[in-house]
Amino acid sequence: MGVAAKDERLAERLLAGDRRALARAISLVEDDDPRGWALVSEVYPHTGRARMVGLTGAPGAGKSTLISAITRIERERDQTVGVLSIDPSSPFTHGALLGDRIRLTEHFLDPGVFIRSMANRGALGGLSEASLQAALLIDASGRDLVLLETVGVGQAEVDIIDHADTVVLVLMPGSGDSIQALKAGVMEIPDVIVINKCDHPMTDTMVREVRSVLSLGPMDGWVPPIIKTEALRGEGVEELLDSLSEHRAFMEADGTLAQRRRHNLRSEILSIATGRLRRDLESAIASDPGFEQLLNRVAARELDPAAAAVEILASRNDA
Ligand SMILES: Nc1nc2c(ncn2[C@@H]2O[C@H](COP(=O)(O)OP(=O)(O)O)[C@@H](O)[C@H]2O)c(=O)[nH]1
Ligand SMILES: [Mg+2]
Repeated sequence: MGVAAKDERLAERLLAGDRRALARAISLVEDDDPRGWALVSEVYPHTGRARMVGLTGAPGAGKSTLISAITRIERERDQTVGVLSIDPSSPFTHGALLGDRIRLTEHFLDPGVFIRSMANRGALGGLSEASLQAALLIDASGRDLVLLETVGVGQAEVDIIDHADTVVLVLMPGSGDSIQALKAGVMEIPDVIVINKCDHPMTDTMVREVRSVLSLGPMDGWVPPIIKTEALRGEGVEELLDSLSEHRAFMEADGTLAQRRRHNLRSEILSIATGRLRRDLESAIASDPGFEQLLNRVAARELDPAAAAVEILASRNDA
């Protein structure tokens, strides 16, 4: 059987929800294999059906534990679930992040749950590009709910969180970093805010702080609810799921879901294009002796960096 025929069957199996086909497909995009990109093109018309929920927040806030608790409830409701965790900071073993393996063990054997972790493995396109493709593949495989986990704030040029319909910020009491990021406008206002580990004595202080930050934002439209959870024991997780449904219903009612998806796809196109331009430019520069001369002139203070950039772009346009 030729490679093409095999790939055709891979797409078929993936669309039918086969977990092994999905895992194989994600490995292809991770390895920047052209067959991976072809596969994404082929199954793309079947995407857009899953509920895409992104969870972001500092390492240790409890995102993975929450995902496990959410998955438990969704499975009881007969919903299939896909989980994509992106965490460049975590140790990576056998296709899962070390901590997540422990956090999510109860779901590994359930065919209704697909779990994949990605850390930066140095593929050409980088982690963010591969993870966006992976999210599409999981969506195409017919999961009802896709949970995207990322370590917060602006660490990648584009975050997988840009692919979510609903963004959940997970905070834990006593850690102010994410609140600072919200205040400073580094991070967009999320749709739902979770204060996890609400067994902690600083919880109510945290709730007050978050409220005061939110009160600075726009008051029309959707007001992000603040949900207290204790993910380890499943406390508050039903309430969290209710808010996710409410947010979805809100977006569907006023038409912003389609608008948001359009906006997300725009960032996705731009990010892939920008990444490729950058790589092209870097490889062109690496093999161009003229660039070293240009750099010499900048180092000798004869030419400023911006003028050098203009020269490089001009010479590329001539070529
Ligand atoms: N006390 C307490 N610990 C929690 C809670 N949720 C998660 N944890 C613990 O916090 C640690 C980090 O959780 P994890 O889900 O891996 O965080 P992530 O890095 O955001 O994915 C783990 O040791 C969890 O067991 C909670 O509600 N209460
Ligand atoms: Mg995690």
